[in-house]
Amino acid sequence: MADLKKLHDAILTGDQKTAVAVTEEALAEKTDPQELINGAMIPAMNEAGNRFECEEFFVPELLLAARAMKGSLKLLQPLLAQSGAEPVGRVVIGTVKGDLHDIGKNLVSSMLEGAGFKVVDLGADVPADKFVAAIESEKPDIICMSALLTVTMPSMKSTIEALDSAGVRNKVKVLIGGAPVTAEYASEIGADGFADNASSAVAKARELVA
Ligand code: B1M
Repeated sequence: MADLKKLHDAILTGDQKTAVAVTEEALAEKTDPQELINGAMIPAMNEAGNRFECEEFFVPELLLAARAMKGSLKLLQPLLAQSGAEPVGRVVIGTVKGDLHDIGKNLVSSMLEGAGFKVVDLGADVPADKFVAAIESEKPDIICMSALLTVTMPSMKSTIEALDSAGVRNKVKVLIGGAPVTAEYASEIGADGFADNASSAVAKARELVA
């Protein structure tokens, strides 16, 4: 039986070695990766965020927690991305300019791959012109943007404006998400869809290519 509490605490305290070891044990026991992600890993990152807000944690603690989370996620990603089928659609994904948070974006990317999408990941801190260029080079059906900071949400708006100015907005659907992002914000900036977690991002992406 996977020790979710041990995994949660290892991520929270930035103990990557233990986080990886518990994840390996859980996978050997055939635990569902989603149980680890939703039952331990995301709650641990949320708790790290709460502690940061109360000034019990500072940036170094967040970095350690993120490193431990990434160590575990690396083991889960191939399982999330398993799909032998023909691509159901093409996606270009990135965290918007000014924003370095990439864990949620990576999770969305892996889940989309697992659902049969071909995903091109532009990384984090992606400027608008890079999204624009990727439309020509990758011919995606959907542009996916992630933002974790309220101050970087406007980069989503300016990216959509850049797609407009480059005359490529009508070639793609735009899906946005990330903790501070809302459905209202998505409609305000003219995105085609919003999702508040990785599973709903997959459902929304399917809808957008249907
Ligand atoms: Co930062 N950080 N951080 N941080 N950090 C937050 C986001 C914060 C909420 C913490 C807090 O104060 N409670 C706060 C933002 C406040 C705000 O703007 N509202 C914050 C801050 C302030 C900062 C800095 C400014 C701190 C500083 O330097 N003073 C700084 C900014 C740096 C920058 O980006 N320019 C900063 C830095 C960092 C680290 C680098 C140390 C590290 C990131 C490491 C990394 O990602 N490689 C970090 C971390 C780890 C966090 C928290 C603790 C955890 C984020 C995370 O990975 N969550 C975070 C607090 C929190 O989230 N509770 C926090 C787990 C992940 C699976 O969830 O990313 O939400 P999430 O993704 C979810 C959904 O949002 C959704 O699906 C995912 C899975 O369910 N989703 C999408 C995400 N993208 C989507 C796209 C979609 C659809 C759904 O469609 C395309």
